[in-house]
Amino acid sequence: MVPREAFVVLLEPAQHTTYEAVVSLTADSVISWRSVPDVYAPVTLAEYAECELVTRADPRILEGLERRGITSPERVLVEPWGIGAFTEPEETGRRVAWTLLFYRERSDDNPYAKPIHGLHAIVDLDDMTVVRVEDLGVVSLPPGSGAYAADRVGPLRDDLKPLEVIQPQGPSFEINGWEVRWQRWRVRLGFTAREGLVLHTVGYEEKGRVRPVVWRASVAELFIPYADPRPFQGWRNAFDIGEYGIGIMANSLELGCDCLGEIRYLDVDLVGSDGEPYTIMQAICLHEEDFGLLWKHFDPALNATETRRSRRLVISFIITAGNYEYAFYWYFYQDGTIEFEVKLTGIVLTSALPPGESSAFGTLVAPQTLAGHHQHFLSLRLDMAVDGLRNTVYEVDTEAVPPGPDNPLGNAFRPVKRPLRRESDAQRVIDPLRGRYWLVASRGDRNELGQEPAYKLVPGSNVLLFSDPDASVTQRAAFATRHLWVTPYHPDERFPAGDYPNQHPGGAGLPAWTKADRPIEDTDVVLWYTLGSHHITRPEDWPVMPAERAGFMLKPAGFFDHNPALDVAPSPSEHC
Ligand SMILES: [Cu+2]
Repeated sequence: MVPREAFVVLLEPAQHTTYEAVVSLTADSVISWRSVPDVYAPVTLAEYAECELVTRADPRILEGLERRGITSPERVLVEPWGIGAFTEPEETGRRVAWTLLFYRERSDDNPYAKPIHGLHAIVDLDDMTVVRVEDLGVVSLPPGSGAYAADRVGPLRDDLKPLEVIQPQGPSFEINGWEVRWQRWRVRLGFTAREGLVLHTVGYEEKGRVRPVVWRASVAELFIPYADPRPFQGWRNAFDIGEYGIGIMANSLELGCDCLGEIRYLDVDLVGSDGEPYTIMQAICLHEEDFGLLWKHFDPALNATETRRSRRLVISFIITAGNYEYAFYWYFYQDGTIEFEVKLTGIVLTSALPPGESSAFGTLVAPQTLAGHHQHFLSLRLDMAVDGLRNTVYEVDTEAVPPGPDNPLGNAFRPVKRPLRRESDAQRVIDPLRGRYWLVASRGDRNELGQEPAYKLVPGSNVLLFSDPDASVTQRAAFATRHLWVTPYHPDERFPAGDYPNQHPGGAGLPAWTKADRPIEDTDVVLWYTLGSHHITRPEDWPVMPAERAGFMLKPAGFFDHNPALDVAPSPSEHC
């Protein structure tokens, strides 16, 4: 039997202490137990709810609400946010959050349509008391409702004909426990409270054996900095994974229409703030999608066309993080490509402006309603295993050859491949104008053409941080100052902003580990890819935002000898 162990973070609020334990689930015993000094555990879901209650009940908050004409505090939405390094000296050592307040005039209104300006509670989460209340003065509530439900938005369009996805013989994938097989792909799924969906032992079966590609892949941090420098607005930034955990924010997809076709779901088990287990039903969705053209050629001499349609396997989960939704998708393709995509939707974060005012740091999306500009940075931790655990990472740029005897016509260009030998070499940014990508290669068996089997990380659209290098927010999210970091595998190195980003002053995680400048050649490498989505807000993002997409791909480059999708059969339809 495989020994099963669980890593547990425990919080004892009365002692202001965080503990870490490892529990053997097979031996029913505690393997290790220690207190972790000088850290602030993440905010739990129960604390999130309790914080709302104590804030709503605080007399200073009630007075502040009354000054704003709000007499029904139960209609006030309280959002606790991580306070970062912005605590007062007397709050040192206390686990605190600060709050944003929003108001629902009608019970079914969108609360983000009425941001309550300038009234903030700083709450001690361990003692669950309001430490102080800040009131910057009254700005009248914006007039809109921000409603978006079908029964609130007026006549709905009725001109769409039905579109049905029918798979009469069921889907082409098999699920055996947590192992998924689809076409030649093999992957094991996992789910953690902190990261949500995790991919394990991703491999591709060829000639009767499974060739490993990725050992473990997850989203290891999700960081959102905001642009507005005004008092308290400048505090707005979130580490959704390190400060809260996105697994616990996962939606149950049983009620939605998030996937289409023959769907299979997996339930996930988590542990609540009270230590009791609970289940999120249908948290992970698996389905197949037709993805248009896979490959095609028409040979006019033969008057013959060979066309193959592309099918992809989609493994996804969706979270609600306060106002925002993030939908995370891993796509597996028949040509050996793996793609990661995040769709960002939900409701943009708002603040109130006095009538007639505007701001450079956001867009008016409704009268007096400012949707602040911001960015979203995901850190993908990719523990690679391309044809084994010993891999070397190369940066590949394309360079023009200077005109001369070797380039008489001036047309020449070529890829230039450079190994990243140490951690200090491997802190890189994208360079789309050089066609930059990163190759993860095995120096073991070569392909039939004598080339090193490799997968390349192909960036999509991306962006870097705009916050100042010395800013607290940059220090805390230093991982987001680079698009690619490569580290040698170490079991303790899981989270790019450190294990406990909540209230951390910065410098933990990738910047700390890579100071050792370890060699990364021909070893078990971990790639950390920072995926940035830049959000200059639009009126069209309101009152609920059409999904915005960002992602990257892992594509075989010398992993195969030829197009691995050559053997995909033509579509049986006579129309194709
Ligand atoms: Cu956004």
